[in-house]
Amino acid sequence: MSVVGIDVGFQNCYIAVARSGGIETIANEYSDRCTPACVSLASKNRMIGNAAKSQIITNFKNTVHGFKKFHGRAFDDPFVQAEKPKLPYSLHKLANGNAGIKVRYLDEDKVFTVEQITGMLLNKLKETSESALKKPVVDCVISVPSFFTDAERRSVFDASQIAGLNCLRLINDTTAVALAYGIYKQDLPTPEERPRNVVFVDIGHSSFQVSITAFNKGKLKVLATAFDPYLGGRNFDEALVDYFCEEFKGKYKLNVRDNPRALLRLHQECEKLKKLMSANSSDLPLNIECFMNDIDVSSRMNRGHFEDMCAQYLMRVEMPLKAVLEQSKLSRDDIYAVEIVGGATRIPSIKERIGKFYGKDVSTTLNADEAVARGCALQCAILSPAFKVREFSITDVAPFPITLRWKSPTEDGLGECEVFSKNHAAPFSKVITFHKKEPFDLEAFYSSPQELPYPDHRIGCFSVQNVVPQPDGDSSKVKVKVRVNVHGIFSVSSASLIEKQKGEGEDMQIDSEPMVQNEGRPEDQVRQFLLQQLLKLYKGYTGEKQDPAAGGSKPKVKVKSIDLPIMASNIRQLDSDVLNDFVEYERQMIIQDKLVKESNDAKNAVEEYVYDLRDKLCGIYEKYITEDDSNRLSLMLEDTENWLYEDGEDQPKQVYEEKLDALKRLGQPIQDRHREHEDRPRAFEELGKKL
Ligand code: ATP
Ligand code: K
Ligand code: MG
Repeated sequence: MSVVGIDVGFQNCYIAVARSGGIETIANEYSDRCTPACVSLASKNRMIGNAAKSQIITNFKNTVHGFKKFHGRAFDDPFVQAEKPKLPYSLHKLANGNAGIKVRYLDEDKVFTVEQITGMLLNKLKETSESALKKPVVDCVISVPSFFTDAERRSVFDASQIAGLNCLRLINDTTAVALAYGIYKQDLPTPEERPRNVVFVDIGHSSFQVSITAFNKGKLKVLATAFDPYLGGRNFDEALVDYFCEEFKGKYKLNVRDNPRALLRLHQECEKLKKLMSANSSDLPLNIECFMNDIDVSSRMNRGHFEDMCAQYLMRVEMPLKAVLEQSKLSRDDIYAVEIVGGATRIPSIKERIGKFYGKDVSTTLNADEAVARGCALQCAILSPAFKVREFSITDVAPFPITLRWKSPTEDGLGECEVFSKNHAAPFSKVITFHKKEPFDLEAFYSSPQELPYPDHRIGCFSVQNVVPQPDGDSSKVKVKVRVNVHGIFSVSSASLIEKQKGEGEDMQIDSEPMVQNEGRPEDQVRQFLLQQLLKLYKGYTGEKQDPAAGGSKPKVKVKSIDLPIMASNIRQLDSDVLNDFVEYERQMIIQDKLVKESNDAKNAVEEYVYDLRDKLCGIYEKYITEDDSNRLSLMLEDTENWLYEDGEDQPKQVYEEKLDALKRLGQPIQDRHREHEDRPRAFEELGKKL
């Protein structure tokens, strides 16, 4: 079983794995621990990560980046529509209304879903972790922004399945960071003591998240989260881009916005400049050679001017910080530390504002880039039976309240009830009791659309089927279990019809039970279930009063319960047959990439051999071949070289292997003669020693 944590960022992805020595962030084949969230489609193959990033400018129409926030979004979604004109690649409306990504791949127009694109990226990250761990990787934990709604989470989860991963948990970024912070802390307060409250701020390329988490020995509990889903490092890049576009229009008469390549280059340069300004407050140059129409451009910028330009964004830093504090009902004095992660927290004025708001210096104890991935790997280690790690319990929150509305075809009794309040503990499940004579529908939705960073507040519809009246014609008691699961996804997970019991009045009641956290481990669920049964028995014996909301403690009567099927509709996730097609297609693309890579490697081997042999023919091999033979061979090498640039440019692996063999048949004897001659004196020497 693999223990892998994956931080899929808007811009940067990181992987951490558990090895015998502990949790380690690992590097990819470019010795880079950061893998860009970038996928480039080409006429023969795909490039993913660093290789794709180098295609951003050369193959801009088919190089996809900045797609993380298209998960679960419709093409007509206002956010998608606002992003569309800024993208170098095209979006396309899919049959189901979602935003698809249109590219040329294998010389055909092709539309990929965002699940497929993220699936490609995840597959790359999977391969990277496989080569580090030297074994297949399946189980993993993946991070998502804490503000992701059901549709977005389900979409990321689908992507993990396309990549052949078994995602044990989609964990919120700031919760992963909290785990990475807390699990090794030796000095946390005991469970009886007042908890240690820590603020975690993660500002990445696209968004801003903050949480307040309470720590005691062996556990963390998220108290509240807040966010600005649209504030991140990229806003600051864009401010610089806007500024220089304007300046170059006047200064060089260039319309940068009309030239996608130039615009992309300017973006890259502005990001570099932004990072430089974090370390340097003096005037800094911006120079781009051959920028557009053969014109070199240059300008200057300094931190003070940059901050003025970004005032509108800097102003927004305080809002989530304030919101999270208010929700947690803590005062500034209750905060033990403010830990910051994410690339954009390196901007000095952002860092300053965070510290100033909480009235203390911010801490940078955690690795700003790797903390999320490390937290994911730690969560995976906790969930994995194969890995021993300190016991640590994690309680997260459901950031948006969820309401259930029920209706049945003929019965009245239309009603609704908020089943999860804002910042309700999660994962969590509840049992709701209905009295019904016929099947009914439960519609789930987020109850406060105004605070939802997603345009549609509907979650889905769950039809409870096969409900019938009792033999005497009375309503049946139907118990429905609703939950926010370990991924932060809502569902009506089961329903059962209970044989009639006398003396019950209300139409609906809610039983609460904290859900098992470790959904990945069925044995834990069994243990938890047995514990709960024992507890109920115990309460029955002692006559202890149960929470009035928890169903009352009437004398137990033996009841029969019949499981009822639930039909979910309007759930925003891929249909299983579509998902299977995507899994299969991803597999084919992997094979195609492998073929191209093998053929490239074989081609490179021919090229290398040609250059090497040619060098040596005029050098160390000169004495071991006749002039005639040498001329003939040189000619053949030249032919091969030309062939490589023409007909031999793109051939299957086998053709290159045959070419190489043909060359080696001529080259090898020369090499042998040379080696023999070199070895001869040594052999004599050794013979001499022996004699
Ligand atoms: P998200 O969390 O929004 O999905 P991400 O995880 O990919 O995005 P990070 O890797 O945390 O984002 O941060 C990337 C951002 O941080 C980029 O905008 C980058 O330019 C910015 N950044 C990195 N280093 C610095 C620096 N020294 N100064 C200013 N900004 C920086
Ligand atoms: K990241
Ligand atoms: Mg991030």
